[in-house]
Amino acid sequence: MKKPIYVIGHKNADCDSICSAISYAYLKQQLQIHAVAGRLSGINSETRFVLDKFGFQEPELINTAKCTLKEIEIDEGFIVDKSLTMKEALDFILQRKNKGIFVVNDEGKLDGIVSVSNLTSILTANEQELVALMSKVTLANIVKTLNATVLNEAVEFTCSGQVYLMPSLANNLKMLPKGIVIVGNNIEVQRFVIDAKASMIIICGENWVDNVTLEKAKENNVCILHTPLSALNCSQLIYQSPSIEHIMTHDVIRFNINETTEAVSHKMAKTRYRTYPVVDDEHRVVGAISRYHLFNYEKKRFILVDHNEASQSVNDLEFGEVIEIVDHHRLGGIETSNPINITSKIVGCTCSIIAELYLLYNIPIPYGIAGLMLCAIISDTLNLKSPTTTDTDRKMGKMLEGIVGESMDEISQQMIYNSDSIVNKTPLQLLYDDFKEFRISEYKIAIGQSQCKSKEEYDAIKESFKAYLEDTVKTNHYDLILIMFTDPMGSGSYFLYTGKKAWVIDEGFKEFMEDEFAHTLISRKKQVLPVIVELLSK
Ligand SMILES: [Mn+2]
Repeated sequence: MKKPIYVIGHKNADCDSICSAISYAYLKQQLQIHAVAGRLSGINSETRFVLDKFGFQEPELINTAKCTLKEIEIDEGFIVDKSLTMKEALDFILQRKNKGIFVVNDEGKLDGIVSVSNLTSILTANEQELVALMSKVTLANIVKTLNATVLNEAVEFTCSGQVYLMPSLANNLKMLPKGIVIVGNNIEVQRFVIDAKASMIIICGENWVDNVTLEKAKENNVCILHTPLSALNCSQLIYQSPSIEHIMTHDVIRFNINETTEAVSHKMAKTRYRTYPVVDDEHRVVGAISRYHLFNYEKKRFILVDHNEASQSVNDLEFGEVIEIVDHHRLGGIETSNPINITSKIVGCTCSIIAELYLLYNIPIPYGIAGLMLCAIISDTLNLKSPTTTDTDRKMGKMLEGIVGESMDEISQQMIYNSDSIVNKTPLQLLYDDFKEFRISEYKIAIGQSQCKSKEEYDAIKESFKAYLEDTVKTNHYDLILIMFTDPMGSGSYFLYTGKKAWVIDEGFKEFMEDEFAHTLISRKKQVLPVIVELLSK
């Protein structure tokens, strides 16, 4: 199945980012595009209220644009039990044109790997190695490999590992005991071998053994097999009877299904096997990977909504592919390898653009989606009071109100009532409530925004939070952090800020300031950021 396209808002998502992701993914789905809404972080209480009110789950959390092995196509991992004979393993590999098979233990965990080279090692093995290997062989495995019939089964079969082909009567008797002896239908030779106390006689071709010989074999506990194979064929195949446990490689480089393709490429570059097992956290084999898979996988694709700057977007964005942007912010310099669609408009809310796109494509807007988009407009434009508000926002707001059947004023009151008081938030939550980072010239600055319903609330958090901001500036090397605590009714914002470039705020907004409250300043994007950009670029 083709991977979905993720529709994502910015980090530290506000209501618009989450609602835009969900409603734009829905629009794409109606246009037969496999899109899925994603989020990059937790969601704030206002957004939680909105999702609950209109019956939506929070979108899928996306931590990185890199792909894990789980997200790319890999091969099936062929797993076998270690009791398999070498012949069975070789047939298995050749039939599937496979490079290697993975051997698992009784619990299904990876025990080792068997490759063609493991299996063909017997071709170059010396006598001593072959004897050592054959001394571990079982009767059942020989029977299976030679397609043999047991004419006399010995009690507790064991052997020395020596294999003899068609010995003559002149053979030294000392060599035969405990050996496996391949013979023809010559009764004299058969009996001679039994007398010599071999472990096994394998009669090839025509089955000819008389009762006297069988009785003799029983008395001497010598196993007698008959195989339809020729003596020559038999002597070749018998070395493929031992179990693969005796020739498998135990020390295997394995990859976890949750590792990224980057990490795996890096490790693979240092080794040169053809195929590697992929395991889950319990070391159970879930697939097989080779270099081919790492050169040919499809990157994760993203549609960015409500942002367009890499610093605000998903981690490792350079490893993914941005295919579209729908936004209402300044352009912050994302580079793409292919042409992309960008819908960027000067409006108060991304959802106003998305609502227009529903009209453009003539896709009916369901009640829940209309609710999400309406709430996003209320949130981003402070119920149409923000100076960023445009006619488009007002028009789309009106249309969505009609579908939802509740007024913006009513919903706005509910949203304010249900958003957390800043007093109840930890400094970390407060900082990242709606936090955006910007690169302006060589400066790294950040502007956060939170709703603050009263001066009492602001006074309650001011001292401790200012200290927290000062720490953050130092540890994260910001030149300036400004947090705007904005009145949800739209009268202005308390400005709390610190950093080497704090003078920019002092100078840029002095005519609005009264007792740390910036009258009428409620839009980061339209009223605050441009002033900072201008002063820092001088
Ligand atoms: Mn927005």
